[in-house]
Amino acid sequence: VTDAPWWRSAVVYQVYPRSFADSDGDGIGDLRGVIDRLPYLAELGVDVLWLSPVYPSPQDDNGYDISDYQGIDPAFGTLDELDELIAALHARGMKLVMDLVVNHTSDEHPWFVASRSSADDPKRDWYWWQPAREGMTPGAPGAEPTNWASFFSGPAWEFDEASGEYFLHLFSRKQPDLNWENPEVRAAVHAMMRWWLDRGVDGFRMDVINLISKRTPLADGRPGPGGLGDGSAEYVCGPRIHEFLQALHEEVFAGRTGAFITVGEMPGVTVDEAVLFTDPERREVDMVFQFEHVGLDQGESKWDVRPFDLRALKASFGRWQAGLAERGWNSLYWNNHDQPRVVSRFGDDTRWRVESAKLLGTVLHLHRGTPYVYQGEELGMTNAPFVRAGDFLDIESVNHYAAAIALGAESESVLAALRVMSRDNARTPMQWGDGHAGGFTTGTPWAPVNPNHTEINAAAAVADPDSVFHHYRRLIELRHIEPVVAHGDFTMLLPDDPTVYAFTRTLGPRQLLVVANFSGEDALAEVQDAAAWAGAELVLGNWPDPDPVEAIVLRPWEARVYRRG
Ligand code: ISL
Repeated sequence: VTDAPWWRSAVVYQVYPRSFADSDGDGIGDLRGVIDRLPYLAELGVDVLWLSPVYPSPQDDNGYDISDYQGIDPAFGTLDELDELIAALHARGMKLVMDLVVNHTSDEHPWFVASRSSADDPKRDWYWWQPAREGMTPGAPGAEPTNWASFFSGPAWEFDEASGEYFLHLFSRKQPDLNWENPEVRAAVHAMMRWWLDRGVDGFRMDVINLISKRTPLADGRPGPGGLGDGSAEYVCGPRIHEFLQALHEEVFAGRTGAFITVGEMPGVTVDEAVLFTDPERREVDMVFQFEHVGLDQGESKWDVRPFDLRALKASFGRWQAGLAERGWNSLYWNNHDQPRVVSRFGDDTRWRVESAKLLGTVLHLHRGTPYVYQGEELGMTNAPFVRAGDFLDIESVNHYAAAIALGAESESVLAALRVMSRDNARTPMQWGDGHAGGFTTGTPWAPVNPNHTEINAAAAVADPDSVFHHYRRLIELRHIEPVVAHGDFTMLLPDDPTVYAFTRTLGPRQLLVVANFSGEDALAEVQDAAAWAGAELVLGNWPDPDPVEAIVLRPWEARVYRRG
């Protein structure tokens, strides 16, 4: 325990800067807004701030399309302000994690501008350029080099008239994929990362980092709707991914002293792969974001919305906890800027909003792994009341709506899925107060503020000792002071119970028992050796005056944490 890495007992807070706090009234959040709100984050008690991209960007995908890796977009501020943020965080004993988006750049990045300029430009090979499919007219429908669909609808290839070739973009056509096969690309990324570490940042959250190694030659994927295919088998955890990450670690971190943290965002990663990525001896990344639990209420695509089944969630988390018990490490998250709000998704965002938000926080934070809190989650912020197609702003939602309608889908059914799953739900402005624009801006916010800010806001939550905010604060504090939270073993209980989530954590004689009722009805937690817990101390709960531990009758959305030993 004493020589365990520091980030095992840390909690990370994600700021999506565009929607966090606007200091200058232009309706877009900015770095000054983040600096001004550090006392709030310090009160919550988080250790690390992960900042979604603030680099210069055409903002086609809200900054995940970067046109300069070593600057700050004027909409967010200046490099001086970023330095000021680093200093202010360090002065409080907190750390800064930057978002590293290097599977792709913006099409307006000078590297791509050069690459596109001619087929014999020295940077041509920095991206994936390919001729039309054999025997087909370049630019004709279906002539793309492979059948891959983009994550943001339509083909993953864009035809370039000037050179008669296509470039690859797994995301939007303004996000061309870098060719990591080219050693110059790898060296340029390493140099850029060193430049940020030299500036004082403490680590990186690596965007879709398990997609950087493509299997060559690029080949068609399994055929899917609209004549497009699923190319994921060709690029998810591709053949050179471990080699690339080991080299990156060696070139960027080796020989540096400092307390760093790296997390790889990895759609489609399996438990077995995650063990390899996070085994400290392999020197790749400290932890990964996996996607299994956020796919449980989705079918073939994220727009195919399925009912949420608690048993499936427990089975999934249980497998990840067991798989990373000996080697490697978990990241724990419900929310980020890509996911609908968890209280609307797995909780009850009406009658039991406060209770269920606290329950969800409790269950997540007491697993083994490093928890991530996404801005507003600590307030129990909910999904937004979007109605019409025009209410959706995110490129993924906008493109999906257009593509689905073009394929003959009925508008109302497409909208029903968007309301539940759209990333816009996570991106409405942070609710600071009950006044104009929820205190996010003095101007007109770039995205609508949820009308429930009159009730759900930081000012009210900080003032109320029973709020979701203070419950999160206590969870974070518990991790800091109670070693079993960070270091204990995990044992899942009652895997087949449809409403009760129960588990223990064990470190030597010290044990925690967590029981949580994922329903609006009373539920009996039939923990086998309940008697053995008689006299255990209740360290945290979300209902007043619970029963003695021998008969655990949980009230609606009740969660309890007992400690003994
Ligand atoms: O949001 C998703 C669900 O469809 C994912 O496909 C998402 O695009 C994927 O998790 C990758 O996310 C990351 O890279 C994207 C960016 O749009 C996301 O915001 C980012 O988190 C491309 O850079």
